[in-house]
Amino acid sequence: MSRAPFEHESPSGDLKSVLTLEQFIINQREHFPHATGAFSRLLRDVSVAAKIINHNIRRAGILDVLGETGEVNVQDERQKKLDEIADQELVRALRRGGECCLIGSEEQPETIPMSPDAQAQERYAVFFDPLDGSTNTDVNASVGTIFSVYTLPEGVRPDDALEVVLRPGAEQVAAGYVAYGSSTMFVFSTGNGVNGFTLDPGIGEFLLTHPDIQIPDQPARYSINEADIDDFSPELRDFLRWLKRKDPDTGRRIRSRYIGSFVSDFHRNLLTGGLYMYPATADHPEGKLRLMYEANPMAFLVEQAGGNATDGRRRILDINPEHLHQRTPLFIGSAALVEAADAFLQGRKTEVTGVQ
Ligand code: AHM
Ligand code: MG
Repeated sequence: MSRAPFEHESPSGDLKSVLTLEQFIINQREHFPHATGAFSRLLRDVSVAAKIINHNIRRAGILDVLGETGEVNVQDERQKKLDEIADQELVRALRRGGECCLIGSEEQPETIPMSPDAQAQERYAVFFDPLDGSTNTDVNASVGTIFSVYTLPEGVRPDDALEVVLRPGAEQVAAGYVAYGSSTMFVFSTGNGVNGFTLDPGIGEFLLTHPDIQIPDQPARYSINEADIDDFSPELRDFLRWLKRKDPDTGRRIRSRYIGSFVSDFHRNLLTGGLYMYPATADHPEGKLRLMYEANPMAFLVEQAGGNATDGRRRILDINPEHLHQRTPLFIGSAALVEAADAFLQGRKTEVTGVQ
């Protein structure tokens, strides 16, 4: 039975009917084939961890949580204190909830099987980047958390070989992110559209503010770290020149925005239309972003919102993962722009409308 929205008082005193994340998840169970009480609890656990991470980020200058831990993670990156806190909170929430049998985190070298009881009852595997863009935390710029949910296929055990446990992104049953920006948003999909919830700090609830998000077709912005331009292929440089060009026929003028926090760049492009790119570079010959907990969940979301995600050749969601921390080049955003990027990269640029 659907839960009724509750009345929420706006600052102007008007009462607005809004759905909390929890009410929304309960209502969605009617439309979602994988939905069980356990799945609802799993999403609730992630949202509780997100609130705790948010609480730490919001008081970061006051608490001693800025700077580095002194450790280097499995990616050879210096771990920030907030990376560690975010990782611990997510692992703790998922372990306490007991709904998943396997966890994989950017901050942990190996996947973590959960307790034997959970293995017997629940088949969820959750992969996450606990704090994406964490170099931004010391300068008060926005960051995020990304998560991806699978059910392990029948016959697969959490302690089986990774080649068996890790599945292509097309098999995700849910994915989402939390953007800790000027407000905090929880955006997710269970394969039935994309919905966004804004945290009301006064009542500590995520409220549905962005129902059924669709990525605009008219791209407004592109996002890439152009400091690496000397490393880009001639085809990619050609594509960037095309992107920058004004189109007098359509009035198209695409601007550039790059925060250096994938969640924030992706979130802006999802709402306003655009393209995020992280290609292969000299420092990152396989690309920088990780398939299992960055590219796959965002590809799932963008497709649900009417967009596209590729590595320049292949659909991201079709890639067969080989290891937990596998990287991939990534072109993600408005469908027409991703298709144009692929066409340039594959030497088919004459197929792109507006190319002279
Ligand atoms: P992280 O998960 O260790 O924070 O790394 C991923 C981040 C993305 O959020 C961001 O888009 C990218 O790295 C920025 O990298 P660069 O500084 O090379 O542009
Ligand atoms: Mg990241």
